[in-house]
Amino acid sequence: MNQFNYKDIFKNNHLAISKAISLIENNDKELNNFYKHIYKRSNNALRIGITGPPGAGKSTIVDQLIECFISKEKSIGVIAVDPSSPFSGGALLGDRVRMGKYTDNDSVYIRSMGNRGDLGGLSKMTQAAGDVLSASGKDIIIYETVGVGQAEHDIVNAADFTVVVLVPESGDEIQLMKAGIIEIADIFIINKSDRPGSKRIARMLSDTLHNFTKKGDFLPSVMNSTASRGEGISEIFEKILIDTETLDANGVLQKRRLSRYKNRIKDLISEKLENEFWTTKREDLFKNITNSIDSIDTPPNKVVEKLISNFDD
Ligand SMILES: Nc1nc2c(ncn2[C@@H]2O[C@H](COP(=O)(O)OP(=O)(O)OP(=O)(O)O)[C@@H](O)[C@H]2O)c(=O)[nH]1
Ligand SMILES: [Mg+2]
Repeated sequence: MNQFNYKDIFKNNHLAISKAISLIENNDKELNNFYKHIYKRSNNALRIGITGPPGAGKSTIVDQLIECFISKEKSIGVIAVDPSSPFSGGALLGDRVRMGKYTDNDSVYIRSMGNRGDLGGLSKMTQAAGDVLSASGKDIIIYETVGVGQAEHDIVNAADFTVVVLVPESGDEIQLMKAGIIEIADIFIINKSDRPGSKRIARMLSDTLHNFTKKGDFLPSVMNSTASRGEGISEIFEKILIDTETLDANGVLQKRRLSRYKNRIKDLISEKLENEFWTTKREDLFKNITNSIDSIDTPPNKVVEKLISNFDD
């Protein structure tokens, strides 16, 4: 790590990018030396989040979108996030294949990131990794993540624009996720449209979106694809370009970036305060009070007061 120089990131040196992301994953002290330089360039790239249930076809779609972006002479960084798999040191099995495909291509960088236990930490890491890719000059950053719950919200935190991939069988999921998922997507893709029911579910989703979207707000579109045959991809690509341009012109992307910046600051404050709060003395008192269920007679809020007040410096 000694030879690491953040200026190599600005030169789009993929080895330096990988090193920087490893430092992020390890929360290495050296981060402080270069992150301030990197951060200045962190808003140069457009960040697109792609999420959806396992096996919906996200990677198949992303692979083809990469080709579409290359054809427009755009450079791309992909961060494949698997919240359910442990921290992997860089590569999840399925992505090794794709990585090989672009080894000699300076315009495409692909990296996998796993989970170390807490989703908040993962969200923080993926955002910082996006900052590095942006600083390397990548035009587009794609976050691909498996998820049907909290993970989507973490992706939204990291992305400017969000694509949710569903399949014709996702009807029940849509019912379940209505409130949550509908708020986060800018485009819905019903992939595997070679299977029955895809038109019906697309209609159902469109109707729901019409009902949920406030007048004057951006109305997400619903598109069909059969990614394994490349069908529907160029339409999706064009739509992503048009919608991101519209949201950029309307100032929506800027608002999202600003709120992301604010959230990151607030998260760091919570993290810092909490770390400072849990001194050994407080840990010990906490352990004593919560030693066994039989001995518990104090309401939680009283314990909190005790922990806070007893140790004020
Ligand atoms: N029938 C059909 N199969 C598809 C289609 N698109 C992708 N597949 C297949 O579905 C399987 C899963 O595709 P992936 O692209 O790996 O899906 P994913 O959402 O990235 O999967 P995870 O990352 O594991 O959640 C693969 O075998 C694809 O070939 C499609 O439009 N129709
Ligand atoms: Mg995948």
